[in-house]
Amino acid sequence: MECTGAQILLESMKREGVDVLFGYPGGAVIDIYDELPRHPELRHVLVRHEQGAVHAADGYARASGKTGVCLVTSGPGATNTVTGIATAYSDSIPLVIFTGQVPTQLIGNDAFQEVDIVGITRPCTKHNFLVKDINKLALTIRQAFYLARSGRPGPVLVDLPKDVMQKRAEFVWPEDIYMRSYNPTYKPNLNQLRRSVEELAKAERPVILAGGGVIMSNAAEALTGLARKLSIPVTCTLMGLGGFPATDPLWLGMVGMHGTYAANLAINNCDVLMCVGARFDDRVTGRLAAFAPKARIVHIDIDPTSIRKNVEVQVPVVGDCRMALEGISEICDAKLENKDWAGEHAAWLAAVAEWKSSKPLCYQENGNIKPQAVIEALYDITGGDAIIATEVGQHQMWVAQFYSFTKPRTLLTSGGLGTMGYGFPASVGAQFAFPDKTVIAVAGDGSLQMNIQELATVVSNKLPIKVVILNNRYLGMVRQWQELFYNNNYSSTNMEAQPDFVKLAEAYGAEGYRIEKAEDMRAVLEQALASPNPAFIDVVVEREENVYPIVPVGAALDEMLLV
Ligand SMILES: Cc1ncc(C[n+]2csc(CCOP(=O)(O)OP(=O)(O)O)c2C)c(N)n1
Ligand SMILES: [Mg+2]
Repeated sequence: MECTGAQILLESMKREGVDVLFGYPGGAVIDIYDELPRHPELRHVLVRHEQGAVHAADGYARASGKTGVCLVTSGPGATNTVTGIATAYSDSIPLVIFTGQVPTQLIGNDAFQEVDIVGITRPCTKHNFLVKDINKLALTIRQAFYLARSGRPGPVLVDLPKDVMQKRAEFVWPEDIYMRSYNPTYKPNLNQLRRSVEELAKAERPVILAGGGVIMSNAAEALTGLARKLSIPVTCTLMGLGGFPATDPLWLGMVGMHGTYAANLAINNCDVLMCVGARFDDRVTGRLAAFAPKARIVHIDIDPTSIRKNVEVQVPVVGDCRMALEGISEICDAKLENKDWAGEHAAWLAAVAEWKSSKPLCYQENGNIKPQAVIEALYDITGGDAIIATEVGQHQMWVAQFYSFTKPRTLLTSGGLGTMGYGFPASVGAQFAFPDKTVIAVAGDGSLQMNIQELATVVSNKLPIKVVILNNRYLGMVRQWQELFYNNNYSSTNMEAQPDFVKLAEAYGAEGYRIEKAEDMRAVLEQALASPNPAFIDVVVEREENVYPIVPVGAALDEMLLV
């Protein structure tokens, strides 16, 4: 069957199971857009900015576990995707980004809307392709999807010259996929699993540290089962939240710069640390030389380059987190059936319980609306059964601390890159993945304004997304750092000149609510969340509240500042 390049592209997407793509048209992709209505199985969502398209695809991927897809034009359309691509790359999110390109004979000519997007995105994609030959189009798309979702997932960009979309060729779908020199290891080495069990069995003060890899590999259940069986306390990185139920007695809270007292002390005092799908980022470790000083470390990761990158480990395990955890669990069942794990860890668990109860997360009530109390109310009202997307800043950390995540894929947040403007468009992708779920974007007044135009996407698609703005009229996290660690000259973080978010919501055709009094907070939140319509809920919170605990840059985890 002879098809145009545009037809081959869209047919290939269907073979890959794509049901929704987020995009924005332009000259270089007109052939694709003109063909798109003939493929009703592919739902196209018109965003209002290409950055929004990538974050929406990313939110769709994080919430669903599937690969997110977007389609944009050449030149500025392509460059507008870069922040979204780098965001997904930092957090290992599977995306395929299709960019239009000028016709092949014009490449290198400084043609209208020409940029070298393959060059620009080389360092922030898992891989990228420029398709010059229509006969390689289907294979390239197959490889792009395979690369995006396999091994350590990541964004893959496919650049599509306009003439390649117009040419005709036979459509041949490559069923089998094989890429020389790309063979991710899923099944962990049995010896390494046995060594891991030996370390755990000898441990008197073990801790499990779980990261985003647990979410990505659908290992939450395996992790929870193993931790309970072995009576080992668990902490998570920001990316790992939801990988272990925050309601479990073994839960320590989040680790790191804004981690709990209990989690950070447990890391500091443990004798065996089993790290699962986390990469020892500086926000997690604090001063590297002082990280987990008493521990022997087991590190499970699908990406061999992330092992021993930052910290020395005694037992490296390369493989899929879920398979590794299940393997460890099986060895424990076979070899250590009668071991009294809970009894042997009793003293350690008592020490941990004492840290938890002596210095829990807290904040001082004073009659104003405390941002932490808003997050607690959201948890209470939703019963934890919602998808929460966040922007970046103090509000993000309060979500991480005060919303007790119990299920994987319920927190969508930019961990690695820390991208303001991520959360609201990410919530759009999540709502497309789960039309019936409650999706809430918790935003800062600064971050929301970075992709606020996506409210048009939300309203035009009748998505019932609720945006809860923790409005402190500051770039709060920067203000906090200037207050605590610099010279207090934070006038440039003042965001008092801001739009009326209620009127703005209404101007777009959404609902707007404002909460100014602590006594109204709960009732108005309930009312707004019960609405079937999209809404901004502008919550006027305590202006100069700080996030605690905080581990200053360069300090060890046990040198945190408390409230
Ligand atoms: C795109 C981008 N620009 C700048 C920053 C640096 N930054 C981190 S947090 C923050 C303040 C965010 O303010 P807001 O969204 O109001 O959240 P708050 O901290 O007040 O809760 C800034 C400017 C960033 N993370 N991302
Ligand atoms: Mg703010």
